[in-house]
Amino acid sequence: MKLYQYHHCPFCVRADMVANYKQVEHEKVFLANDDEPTCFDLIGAKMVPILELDDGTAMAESLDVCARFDELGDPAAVILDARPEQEQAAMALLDGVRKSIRCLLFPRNINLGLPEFASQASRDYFQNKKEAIIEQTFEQALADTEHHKAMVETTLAQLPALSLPADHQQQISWSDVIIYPTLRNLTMVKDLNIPPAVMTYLQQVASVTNTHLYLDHAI
Ligand SMILES: N[C@@H](CCC(=O)N[C@@H](CS)C(=O)NCC(=O)O)C(=O)O
Repeated sequence: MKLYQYHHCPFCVRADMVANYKQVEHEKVFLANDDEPTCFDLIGAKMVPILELDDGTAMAESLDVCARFDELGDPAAVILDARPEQEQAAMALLDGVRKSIRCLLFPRNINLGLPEFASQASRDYFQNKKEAIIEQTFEQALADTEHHKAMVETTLAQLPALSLPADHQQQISWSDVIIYPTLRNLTMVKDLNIPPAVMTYLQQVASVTNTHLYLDHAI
């Protein structure tokens, strides 16, 4: 089976982390960001992640894909129940600085050497779409980096304590599937002050899900 995705896409990371953690054999396909036909052919919409099953059928929606991987994968790799209080508190805080997160991440996404942005056309496609969402140019967003970093850092400092895989026999929970991808993308931002407890969380979840942080090439 094939998992179509973008490296920078937090919804794709949900699917990717569950597939890896559950040891589901699959091929990872990194689509060009401006490749609309492949998505439309598979699911009738321009959206990833997409899981194409061996029978040729395809499915969308990251949490549905995760649930399918959970069924198909190693039963010994248990995903623990969600931790609603922790998850809701964390996601509400991050949602409160959504604009700053977007202004930090969107202009960086295209400059990290990721496979979905190999061509100039794919970078232009993304930039056009995302500048409309943040209602400013990437240049403007980057010029305000210090402001956006301060907003996000204040929020990161307020996050509730996040349960660690090390405290649960190296198991992840369904709340990690929601929380981790958003926090993971913040490692794209050079010198963003990520509290040590949050960094420990990121490193542990990255390790048990065989996913990658951006710390060594943050910009
Ligand atoms: N509800 C969907 C959302 C997926 C989604 O929004 N994916 C973004 C990428 S991060 C997308 O494909 N956007 C269209 C585009 O990039 O053109 C899910 O959970 O899978």
